[in-house]
Amino acid sequence: MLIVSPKDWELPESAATPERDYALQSRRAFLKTTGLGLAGVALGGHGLLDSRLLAATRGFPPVGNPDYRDPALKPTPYDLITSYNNFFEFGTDKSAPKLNAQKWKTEPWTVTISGLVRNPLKIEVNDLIARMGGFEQRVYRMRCVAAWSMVIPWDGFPLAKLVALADPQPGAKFVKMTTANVPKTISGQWENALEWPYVEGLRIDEAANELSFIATGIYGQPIPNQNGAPLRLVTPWKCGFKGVKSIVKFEFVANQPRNTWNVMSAREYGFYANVNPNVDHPRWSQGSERVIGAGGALGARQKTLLFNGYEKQVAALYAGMDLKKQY
Ligand SMILES: Nc1nc2c(c(=O)[nH]1)N[C@H]1C(S)=C(S)[C@@H](COP(=O)(O)O)O[C@H]1N2
Ligand SMILES: [Mo]
Repeated sequence: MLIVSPKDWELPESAATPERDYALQSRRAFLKTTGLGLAGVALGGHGLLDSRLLAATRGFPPVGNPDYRDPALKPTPYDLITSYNNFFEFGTDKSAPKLNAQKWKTEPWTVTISGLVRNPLKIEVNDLIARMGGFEQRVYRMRCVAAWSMVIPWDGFPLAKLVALADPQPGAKFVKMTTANVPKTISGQWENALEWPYVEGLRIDEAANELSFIATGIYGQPIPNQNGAPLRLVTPWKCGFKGVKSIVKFEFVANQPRNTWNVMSAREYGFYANVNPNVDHPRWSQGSERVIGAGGALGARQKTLLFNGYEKQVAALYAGMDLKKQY
């Protein structure tokens, strides 16, 4: 079975009880923006979705797993997370996605699950979130291949749940994820920066790893367009470019799919893209990173950790592999 049930870092029920008025108020706003009102009613029987929504609207509740409670993990301010972006469909400057993606309509949004699965599906994103049991919040490190990093409190659901829903056939070995075709009027002069649509992929065992996450929110707010609305991949032990944004298709396939940055420059960007301070990028060191929002405009330098600090959770996935060759 591929199901990995999230345990330790599910929000404690107690996170939803204090400041009741504020919580109820922001929940109403949240239900309105996400269209989850009906789903909340449908799942109200066991109260799970309800309490997670309450908690998720209240900013930054405590995270149960000691791994995600590291006092050294200081969440990056919301404004930086949502204004310093890579989303090349909207321009190559860090500030461009926020400016250029505002008018893009990301609701309603249909997600397709297809390929070598027993349960192919075309589903509205809000129905999908409801099928996944609602939200949980996780604080993850995020590290771009270009040696900058942030700490981001994501809301969303484990990708393992989507894999379980799809019910892959034995021949399926990889999940390929595709970004929506961004309308040309929006992408404008940036059309040729990369090959579109942006695609990424994971081995199925990577996708089912407990850490792999589909984010639908940041700091308890619906994820903004520039960060990949309405749903994007988060694999915190890998470089940021694996985190494909605004996904319209999850396709289960037999062979390793193309991934956009690897297509751009195979010797610089691999398929695995695991964060690894011991394997430098051909043009720069991967031994350290700039922490965005810490210590001045460029960010304080800190050492980069193997698998971005998630060795315990993911090292077994790569046992016996030469990480210098399979970068
Ligand atoms: N569709 C799409 N997804 C993308 C990218 C992109 O250009 N297009 N950039 C990637 C890169 S290089 C990084 S570092 C992260 C940045 O995510 P953030 O802007 O939410 O921090 O998104 C990744 N996902
Ligand atoms: Mo990146």
